[in-house]
Amino acid sequence: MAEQSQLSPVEHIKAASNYLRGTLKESLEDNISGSIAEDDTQLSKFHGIYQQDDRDVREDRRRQMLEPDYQFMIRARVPGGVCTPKQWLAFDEIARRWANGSIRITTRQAFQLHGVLKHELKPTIRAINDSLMDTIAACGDVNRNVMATVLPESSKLHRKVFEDACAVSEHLTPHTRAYHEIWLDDGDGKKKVAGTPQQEDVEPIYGKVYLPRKFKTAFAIPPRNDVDVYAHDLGFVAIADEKTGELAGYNVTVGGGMGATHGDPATYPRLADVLGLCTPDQVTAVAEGIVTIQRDFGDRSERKHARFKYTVQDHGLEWLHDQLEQRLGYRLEAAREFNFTHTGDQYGWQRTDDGLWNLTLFIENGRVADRGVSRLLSGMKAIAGVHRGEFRLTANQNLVIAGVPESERVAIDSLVHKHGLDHHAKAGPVRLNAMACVGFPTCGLAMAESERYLPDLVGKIETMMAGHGLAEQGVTVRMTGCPNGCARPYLAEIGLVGKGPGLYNLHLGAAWDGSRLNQLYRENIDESEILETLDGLFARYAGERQDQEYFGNYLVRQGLLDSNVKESA
Ligand code: SRM
Ligand code: SF4
Repeated sequence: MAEQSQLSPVEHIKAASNYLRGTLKESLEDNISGSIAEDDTQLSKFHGIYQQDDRDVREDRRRQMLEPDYQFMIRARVPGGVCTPKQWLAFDEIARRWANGSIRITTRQAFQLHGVLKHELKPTIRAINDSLMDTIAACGDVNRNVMATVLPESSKLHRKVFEDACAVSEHLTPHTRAYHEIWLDDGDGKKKVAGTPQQEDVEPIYGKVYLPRKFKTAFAIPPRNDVDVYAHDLGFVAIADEKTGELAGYNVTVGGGMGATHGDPATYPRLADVLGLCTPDQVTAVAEGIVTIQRDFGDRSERKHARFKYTVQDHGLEWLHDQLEQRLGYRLEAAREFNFTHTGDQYGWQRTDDGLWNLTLFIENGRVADRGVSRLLSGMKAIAGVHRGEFRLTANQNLVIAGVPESERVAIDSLVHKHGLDHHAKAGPVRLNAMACVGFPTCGLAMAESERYLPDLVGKIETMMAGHGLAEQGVTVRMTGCPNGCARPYLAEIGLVGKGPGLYNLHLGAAWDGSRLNQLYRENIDESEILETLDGLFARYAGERQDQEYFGNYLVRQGLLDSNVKESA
């Protein structure tokens, strides 16, 4: 463990924060600047709030000697991605009133709002709280939104796994009352009982300084790997009983992660390892055990080396087994066989085992807005006004309208058509499997365009593939504006990672089922070089692929990725 003097600056900020309070209250009361104090920008993350500025106008404002156009991104946790139509309507209203008129479905099944001004943070958080959702632990060095496979075809198994995901989410949520004090003006938090003295905060799992870094958990239900379970610090892969289809247990996966830094080989994306099997009733104890191991052994001196994937890589699986056994009092059983067939979502209507229907809609890059002829925000508002089931946000930024009775399908369909929400029926297979992170103009770390550019590039890739007779072939394309990996680009058959304005690293060859990382193939290339490179590879693929062979698998089988990375001239 790091000595006091070696701790990273963020560790000192956490330690001095009095359980995440810092000077956030004072920052909010300061009317001179649209920003908050620097240390508070670290602490606000734990409350689900990021300070940003509009990067499209940053340079102009700098020239005019104005402070950056400060605004805030708010992320709300949606465990398992499940929310009610009432909650959707609340977010719709919040997005129109205080944010930039759009709801962003994230790659972790959560909601994001962009463009909220400092003086409107409190009413926004209060409105989110009124909708029975919260933003605490949506970001920060804690366990984040817990993901779960949306599973539109089986409501029974989904319900059970979803409940376990919610239990883990609840168990790992920080206990500090700072959230209620700062945002809801509730001094004693929700647990107030008349006459009880002010209690000391206690964080039984995290302690005063929380985790060394963010921590992410996902539940997957084979054969779907829509949550990209191998990208997670901690994963639970549901094992169903062969005869009954009931949940028998979970294979526990550990040490996955995507983030890397260009040119720094000490940082890298890593696939999770399968550690062993636990029973459903052991899930929260196992989650707590793993989280406390990371709390105690994660690197608190170097934040780039602080994710759990490095703890696992440095200490090994046997050590982890022993550590977990010490904390649980039992050892995990041997993992069971399972098989993933795909990542991504399956679109359209699917009948579930309880006789209801689910409709999976394609939401390009998760952005729900009324822009030009596209009226997604209004369309979803209309559907939420009549739908009586639930919505499920997917890990691929899409949306499931779940639990529709047969008698109500026609009404939902007509609203979907009326508002142009039927992209899933019209878009090509590359677009339907593509994902981009937010990138410009809000993300402070973006080096290249992402969400605003990928739709255009996908059109060009689809045209090119059609020219090779590959119009019906699905390929996963994922783009991020920097190497942090928010759209999990290293698990895409074609991954594009921003390097600078208009320039990307091209990664190729991940597996369609999310079980193999791709490899860096070309560095720092622009659109024309991206298309030229892919054109050559698609030409070969069209001629040489085996029956139903995926693009990534083909590239690996042919050894086409083994050559050295070529840098652009
Ligand atoms: Fe992310 C930082 C957006 C999923 C790895 N991510 C950010 C920030 C907050 C930028 C910042 O720190 O200032 C981005 C805000 C952009 C904006 O304007 O909204 C941002 N990340 C997102 C979202 C919204 C992308 C999206 O298009 O949906 C996703 C929100 C998920 C959620 O609801 O919680 C999002 N981020 C991910 C994922 C995917 C996942 O978790 O499955 C990853 C890769 C997996 C992983 O964590 O290893 C990811 N984000 C990062 C990292 C790199 C972490 C690392 O280990 O190095 C950063 C930077 C950091 O933490 O320092 C980052
Ligand atoms: Fe921002 Fe980079 Fe994440 Fe994209 S991958 S949202 S550019 S941090």
